[in-house]
Formats: sequence, C-alpha cells, structure tokens
Amino acid sequence: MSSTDTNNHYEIVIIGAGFSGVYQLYRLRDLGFRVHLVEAGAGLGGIWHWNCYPGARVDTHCDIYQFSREDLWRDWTWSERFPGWAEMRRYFDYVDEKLGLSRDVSFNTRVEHAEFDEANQRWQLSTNQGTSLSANFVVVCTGFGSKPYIPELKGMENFTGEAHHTALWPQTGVELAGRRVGIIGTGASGIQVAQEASKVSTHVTVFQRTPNMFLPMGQQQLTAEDNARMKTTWPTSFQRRGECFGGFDFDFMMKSALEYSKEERDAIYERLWAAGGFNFWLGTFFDIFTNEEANRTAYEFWRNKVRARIKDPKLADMLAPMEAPHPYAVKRPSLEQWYFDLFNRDNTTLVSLKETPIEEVVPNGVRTSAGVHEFDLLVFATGFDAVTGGLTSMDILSADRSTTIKDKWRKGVRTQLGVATSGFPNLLFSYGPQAPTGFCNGPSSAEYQGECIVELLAHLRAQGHRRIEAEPAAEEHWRDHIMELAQHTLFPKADSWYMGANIPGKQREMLMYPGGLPKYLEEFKACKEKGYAGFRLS
Ligand code: N01
Repeated sequence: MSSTDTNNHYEIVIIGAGFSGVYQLYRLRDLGFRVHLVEAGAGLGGIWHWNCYPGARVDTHCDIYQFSREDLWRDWTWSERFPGWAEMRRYFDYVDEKLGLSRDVSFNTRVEHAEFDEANQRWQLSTNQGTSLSANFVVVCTGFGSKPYIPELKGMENFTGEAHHTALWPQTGVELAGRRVGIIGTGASGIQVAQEASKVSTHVTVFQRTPNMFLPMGQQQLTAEDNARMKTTWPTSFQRRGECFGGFDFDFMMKSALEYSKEERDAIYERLWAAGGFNFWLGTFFDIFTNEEANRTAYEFWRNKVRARIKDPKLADMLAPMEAPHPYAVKRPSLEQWYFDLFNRDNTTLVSLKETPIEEVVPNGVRTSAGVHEFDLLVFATGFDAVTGGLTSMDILSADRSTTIKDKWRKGVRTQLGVATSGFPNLLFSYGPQAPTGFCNGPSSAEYQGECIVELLAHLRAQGHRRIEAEPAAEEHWRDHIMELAQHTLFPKADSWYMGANIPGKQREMLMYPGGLPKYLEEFKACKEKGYAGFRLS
C-alpha cells in the first residue's frame, strides 16, 4: 500500500487487530464486504502483542477467552486455565492460519489522522508509514488499553538504568535475572512482573500507591484430556456469556450478602474463593456493588484471607489494611498467584507512596521522601489512558472539521449506545466507552457487541444507506442513562480507570455501561427494532 496506490479504497477499514478487530474482519469479509484491517503492531493479538512483559497473563479462564466458532475451538488445545501472553499469541497465529486473515491486514501501520470527505461520503485515513487509504465506513477496534500511561517524574532524564512501560515492553525481551528491579504501580501488570522478577532478580522494589484487592487466580495446567472434557461444556459456556452481566459463563447471585448470617455468608465466600478467577467478583452477591454494608462483608473476608499470608504486621497493614481504601471490587480486582508471599522474602521491598511519595528519579533509582531506592531496571506498570485513549490518540476530525473526538470528549464522552459519536459519520467503535467493555470479558464483547455492529453495517448496505451518524439528543440520553445507573453503584467511590480517574486532568465519569452485557444487548435490539433509533441514516 503506498500513498499513490489507487486500489486503497475499501468499503470498510478496521483499526486494530485484537479480538474485536479480528472478529470484525472475518465476519464482514464473510458477508462479502471489501474490508481491510490496519494494525500498529507486527502481529495479530492487540493487547497480547504489546503486553509481552514477563508474567503477562489472561485473567479470564480460557474456556471463554477465545472465539466461539467451532471450527476454531475444535482443534485448539489450551495448556493452562489462565494462559500467558505467548500462548495467546500462538492462538492468534492459529486463528490467522485457519481463517487466512493476514492477507487483509497492514501490519506495523498506525492510523494517525482521519478526515471525512463529504462529497464522496468516505473517510480518508493517513498512517505513520506515509500511506493513505479510504473507506466508506471505519470500525475502530483499538480496545481499552492501547494508550499506555507514563507519569511525568522529575529527573527521569537522569536515570542511567533501563526503563520500560509494561505495554511497551521490547519484543526482544528484557533481562530480569541478576538485576535490581523497581516497579511503579500495583495493578494487574505490576504484580505480574513482580511475581516473575522475584524468582530471578536480586532485588524487587514495589512502589504501591493504593493497595489492590487481588484475588487468587487458581491456575491449573491442562492436559489433552482436560481439553477434551472442557470442549463438551464450551457450547453451553459460549451461550451463557450473552446472559451474564460480565459476559462470563457465570453470574451474580441474585441474593443480598446481608440476607445471610456471617457463618453462612463466609461459607459462600469460601466456595467462591476456592473456585478462583473472577468468581469472588462476578459470581458473588449482587449488592456487593451497590450496598456499602454488603460490600464491607466481602472486603473483610478478603482482608482476613490476605493478612493470614503476610508475616510482618506492618506489611499486612500496607497490603490489606484493616479499613478498606475504597469499596471492594469497584476497581478491577486482578488475579495473583504468589504476589502476597513475595513480601515474606528478603529480596522484596514494598514502598507506600502514600507514606513516602516519590520526589525524583536519580541516576541509580528513585528518591522518595524517605531516601533512595536503587535499581537497574525501572518498570512503569502505571496503566493506560483507558477506554477512550485509543480513539482520542488519533487525530480524527469531525465531518465539519470544527473539532476532533479528543476535543469533543474533553468535557465528557458522548456516544449513541457506545458505538458512534455525533459529528463523526460512518465511524463506529467496538469495545470503547459507554459500552460493557471494561465490565465485560473481551472476547464476549468482541462477538456480542461486535455482532451488533456487523448487523448494523449489513443493514446499511441492504437499505442502500451511505451514511450513518449518531443523533446528539440520543447520545445525551445514553449518557444520562449511564450516569443514572452508575449513581446507584459504588463505582464512583474509587479513582479507577473505569471512572477515567487514573489519568490526571481526564474528565471523571463512568466510562462503561454499568447495566451489564445482556441489558446492553436488549438496548441495542430495541434500537434496531425501531429502525436504529438515535442514528440518522441516509
Ligand atoms: O494498570 P492499572 P494495569 N505514581 O491502571 C499506579 C488489564 N490487565 O496495566 O491504584 C504511582 O490497573 C496505580 O495506582 P492507583 C486489567 O483489566 C489485565 O496494571 O491509581 N503509581 C496502579 O497501581 C487491568 O485492570 C491483565 O493508586 C501510579 C497502577 O499504577 C488493566 O489492564 C494484565 C501512578 C496502574 O494499574 C490495567 O492494568 C494486565 C503514579 N503517578 C492488565 N499512576 C490480565 O491479567 C498510576 N499508578 C489479563
């Protein structure tokens, strides 16, 4: 593809080759659309391409962390219940081989600028390769975590060691063995690196701002027999996903935590805890998310479990304080394997940034208000400008050229059903803001929300429509609906990426649709049955 290539017009261009983009590619291609995918990385996999740091691992059991097409799962074998990044990459290579996807993908190509050509009703896209392409419709599948966030630290330029963000990890790998490693951030990424580093590094220093309520992963190695047995349950699991809040194959209990005596409740919590994964999050009492008293029962159970593993009471107070820093489970509770045990070892130091903030980076480490912590490798596990960052980091001009998506959303996101925003016709997005996204299993969203988008595009073609645009009134209504739902939950009580509150200066607002996947699908169906109400089709 070159800037002078006259064949670079497509009916549909997809941006991003994670689960969502890959789903769009094969579904739309099967429907006979002329479609092309543009991907910034060198391979398929999206988040699994970029996040190749040691320990990067799926937090959803493999049964439902895959495409549900039988021609794909029938011949695939998972080696672990929660696969690591390298296995996920092999999976995407396998999907590519089966479906022949790469022939319709431009790799190592990042869309930087997009503008709408009103005369021809099409988008013109330019890339970092100096190439351009055009499309009648664009489907942005950049996911929730394609824009890494690195905080500005005074003195960073003076650091003489190596420094990497987890999501920008060198594809050639980074040596952890025999080095002193400093890790800023204790989300899923930070603790996964810490767990691996603790095995081989001379010393690991973990800088924690907020204690994170990690749950036991319950990892299992899987044999061929395990896979054969699991395959008998997958069709039912895939079906269940569309009926469960988080797109999982299990759901909340429609019971209050407060309906039970402490003994009965703790017995239920024990069962969920032992099941591993997100059972203690998405399989628990529904009112954990709405009632502070119910929530406290879960926090206390979690806290007691964790504290029992930590020998030093001071460290126990830092990692699992007696009083919760925010309600349980309203920040995504990542999965740990041996994280809490690290702090019983001599080669791991925990630094509370609340007690001793970072003052500056120095040539050999970081100086906090308590002194210098030395290391050779600094890992930024500081997360993402999540959910909106993938869209706002591209320079996407509105049709009338008066604004960009980034500017339009500066004072709050506005979308119709989380798939389109007014002023930007023929531009749809999957796994973006104001949709189930961060509350939903990625592959489930890719398929369920993705299918809503596929049907919409097929409808436009069938009806001969050349243009679709979200109506401003509809997006105000959708926004109000989301804020109203969020108000009845405890989510606004934490500074999470769900709330856009992890990025300085970013508008604080609920970025996800908090009604769950089934309700979201109902909303989309109702909209479709009314001729895609809230969208202007022409
Ligand atoms: O990022 P995060 P992540 N100074 O935003 C801290 C998915 N994921 O990459 O909590 C000091 O969760 C910040 O502190 P605080 C998963 O959905 C999945 O770990 O804001 N610290 C926090 O501790 C996950 O939720 C897997 O106070 C600073 C950390 O950095 C999402 O990706 C693996 C700071 C950021 O945590 C994001 O996870 C990895 C500063 N200036 C990721 N700024 C799986 O297992 C931020 N922090 C599938």
